[in-house]
Amino acid sequence: MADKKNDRKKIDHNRSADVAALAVLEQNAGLDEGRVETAFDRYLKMQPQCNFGKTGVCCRICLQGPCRITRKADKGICGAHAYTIVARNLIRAITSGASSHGDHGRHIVYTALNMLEDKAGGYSIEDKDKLFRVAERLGLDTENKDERKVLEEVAGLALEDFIKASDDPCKWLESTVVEDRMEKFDQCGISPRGIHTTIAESMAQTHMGMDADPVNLIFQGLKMALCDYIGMHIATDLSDILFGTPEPVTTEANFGVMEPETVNIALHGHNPLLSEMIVRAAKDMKDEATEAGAAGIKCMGICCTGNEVLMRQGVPVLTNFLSQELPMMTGALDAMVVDVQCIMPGVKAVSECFRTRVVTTMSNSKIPGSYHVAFSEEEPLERAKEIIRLGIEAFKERKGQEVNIPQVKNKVTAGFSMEALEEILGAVNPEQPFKVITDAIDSAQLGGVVLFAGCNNLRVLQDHSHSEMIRELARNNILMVATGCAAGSAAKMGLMNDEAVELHAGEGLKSFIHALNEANRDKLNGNKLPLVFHMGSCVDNSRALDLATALARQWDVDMPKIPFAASAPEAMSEKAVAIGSWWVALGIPTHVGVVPEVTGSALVNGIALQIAEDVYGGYFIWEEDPAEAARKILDAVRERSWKLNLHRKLAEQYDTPVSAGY
Ligand code: BF8
Ligand code: SF4
Repeated sequence: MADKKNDRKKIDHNRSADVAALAVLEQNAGLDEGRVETAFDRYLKMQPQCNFGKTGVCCRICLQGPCRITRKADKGICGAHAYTIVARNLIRAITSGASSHGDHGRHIVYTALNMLEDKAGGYSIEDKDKLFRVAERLGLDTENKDERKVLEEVAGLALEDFIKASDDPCKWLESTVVEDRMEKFDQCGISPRGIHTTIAESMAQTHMGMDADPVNLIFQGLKMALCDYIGMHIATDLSDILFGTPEPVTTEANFGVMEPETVNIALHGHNPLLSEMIVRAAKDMKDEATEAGAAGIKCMGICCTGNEVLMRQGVPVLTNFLSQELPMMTGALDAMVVDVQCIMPGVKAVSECFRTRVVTTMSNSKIPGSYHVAFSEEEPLERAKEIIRLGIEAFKERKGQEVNIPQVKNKVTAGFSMEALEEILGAVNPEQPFKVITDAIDSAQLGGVVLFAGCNNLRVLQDHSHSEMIRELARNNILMVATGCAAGSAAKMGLMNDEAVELHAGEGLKSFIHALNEANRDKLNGNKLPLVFHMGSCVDNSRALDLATALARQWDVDMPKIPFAASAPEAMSEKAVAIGSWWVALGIPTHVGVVPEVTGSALVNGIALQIAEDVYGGYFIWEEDPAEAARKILDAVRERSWKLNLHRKLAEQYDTPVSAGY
């Protein structure tokens, strides 16, 4: 009995499948003195968590609350039913997620505009071709216009998608999704007027005494989710224009990327505006580091800022969301520079034990007691240098002292923007690159395509669901792409390189990837293709949607017909809720490995799991067990492959187009 208790305690304290994270946790647990508290401990202290919150039936929208739905009280004080409360809470989560991505995208648009007015030193148009491609996609006339003029017009349209007066469709939606989807959005009244407008609508619609109709509320939630998509697509496009479109690049991932003798700087958060500058500044400041006795400066990434600089600069991956506090506990991290989103305030307390300089940089995301170097668009490089100097100062203090870095790192090949994929596939079929994938699915060489996205969440074992599901889908010949912390997980766990293809891919997937390697032998910057293709940060889920759209266009069908699924095995943030919701509205089955806070209303839960499919073709799958989840995803894509094949054969036989609508 006692053993069982201890076992459970051990498992609970070590809620990770990442051996590097476990090594740090175990070492910490073994300390009699100086034990550091992390999220892994706080999760235990938080148990049991409140069931009203977990199922979404707690309402705190007005000051009469909180109202909780129980057997005794089946309505809130105002008479709101569980379905209203659950739906309102859900819509507010989507709104927060969309606001975060919108904020990120708008910040980059402002920087682009400031750059045009010479008020953003150090930034430039890095990818002119992408700028012109985006402009043409948006329907702008680019003839006889220079790049500055084109950028001004593109940025102008982006601002309109935030807040425009007309009810014309948002440009970033209309120009990136298949036509049938736009029709569907119009029919259902969920084509948004603009990101900011919709945020205001959603907050007003969920105010006390406003909308009580769960279906109406959920439609508004999906409209909000489409704004999340628009905001992130703007962020991706503008980031590529300012910092370059990713190309295949190989580096390493996990704690072993830290070196005892270098100034180790972690870049954490989401927005590439500062991190790109820090990477540049680090190259310039090698001498200062050498003078301090260091072998150099090493930048490395956490979360989505990490993904941004990995994709464009080949910066190594340090870790993903859940283990963000742990690199400091090796004693080898000199500075952690954070910008916005997914930064645990807990990093500050941990840093105090290890001299790490935690540096906040954004006016809307500070942590009491940490260093703050205000990001400046006018002098970003200067600020970046100021931050690196803090890291050098910390290095001087720890020089010569023992550090304890788990020697765990894995090779990762990343950098798969749509443009990079198009080129790789184009080596096989230059006329119709994406036909290489659709042909492979039609011939059953591949079973379908799955996106892994989203976070870590202490409610499940860190990285366990990601890796189990990736291995299972690989065995079943699923072509996989990944973003966000799901991509970070694959990178850390050694699933994002060519060796993983040999170890885990089924015969069809293996031969597919081998053929692409062969066709690209002299390209790929000397890299070989990985088992899972890293498409970037969470805002780059836009790239994954572009891939799905390219496949739908290639098959000439609407999205609900394509054998494509999305999965967030360890979803955590409100942004993940927004992303999952737009995948569903776009017609894609979407697995979530942590049951969201909607089960308190059978009606709302039923809409997510079933009714959504009748309307949009996409639907949610809640499944915490990774083996079961992989099976359900396989069933979903296989059913679609089978149907698509059948429809195609019938269309050929009767000489009609493959039915496009759902
Ligand atoms: O935007 S995957 S934990 S870091 S929310 Fe956050 Fe989730 Fe990571 Fe990136 Ni996305
Ligand atoms: Fe309670 Fe209604 Fe107020 Fe919500 S809005 S807290 S259910 S009275």
